[in-house]
Amino acid sequence: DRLKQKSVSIVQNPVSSAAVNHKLWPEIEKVTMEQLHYARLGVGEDVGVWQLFAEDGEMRMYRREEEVDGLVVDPLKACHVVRGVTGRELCQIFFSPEYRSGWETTLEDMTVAETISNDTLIFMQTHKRIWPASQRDALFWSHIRSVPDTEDPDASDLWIVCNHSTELPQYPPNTGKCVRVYLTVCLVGQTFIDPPKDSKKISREDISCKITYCSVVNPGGWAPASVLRAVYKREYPKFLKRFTSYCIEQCKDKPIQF
Ligand code: 18C
Repeated sequence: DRLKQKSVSIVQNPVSSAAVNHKLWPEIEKVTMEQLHYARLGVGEDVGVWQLFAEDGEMRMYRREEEVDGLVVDPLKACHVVRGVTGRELCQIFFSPEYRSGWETTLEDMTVAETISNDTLIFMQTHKRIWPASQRDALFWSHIRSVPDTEDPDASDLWIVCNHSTELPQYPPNTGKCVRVYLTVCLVGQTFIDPPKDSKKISREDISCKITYCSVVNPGGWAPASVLRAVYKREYPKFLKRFTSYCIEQCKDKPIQF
């Protein structure tokens, strides 16, 4: 009977996160799966039209000009291929607080506001101020998980980190000098081994990771559209280049984590 129960729960609930009993769980599950779906759509298959605004080696960054209540909220989608690291390693570095200040160039301060479980945290961050706008802060849950690739069951699992704004009574918005931004961000990574090899013989030279990064940030309050779009154009490529080179550097002398 115990065996039967176990297999039933595996079939019905493949997610093993310890966060499943948290009140935010239904939202975390829904937003993460939506973001995964959205990230996996090619820029050609997606609704709306993406415009390429930055290119560097294999990195491509696309945006769509969008406004909500007069505020620029341009969605961004970026694709890149990173050699020598796995999707799991990239996602772990993107998720874990201990690495954040090593790659996040817009950061002024970061605190873990709540530990929901080892794969789900709530972060409170303040970001650098851009003149003439007010300084911004962000409060968001962050969730990391691996998902089997349903489109190609022989391929390696996908790894995803999803960040999405939330609320906490201890951190009310817009009370101090900061304006709260609202964000939905995801990073998806998939590892490829080329040429295919016995897992014990794989070296970092044989691996590459295809990544997709999607972001929508609502600035939360007035910010001049021209300044904002200029910041966007400068900061997103800077972030992705810095983040990926940081990951390569962090992983190079460590055993590969698949
Ligand atoms: O995804 C990224 N980082 C994650 C971990 O930190 C997480 C955080 C996202 C933060 C979103 C942006 C917060 C506001 C930033 C203010 C601008 C600071 C620029 C400082 C320059 C010196 O998901 C990587 C995030 C990469 C961010 C690139 C910049 C995005 C700009 C978006 C504009 C938002 C409003 C700006 C306010 C007014 C500007 C005139």
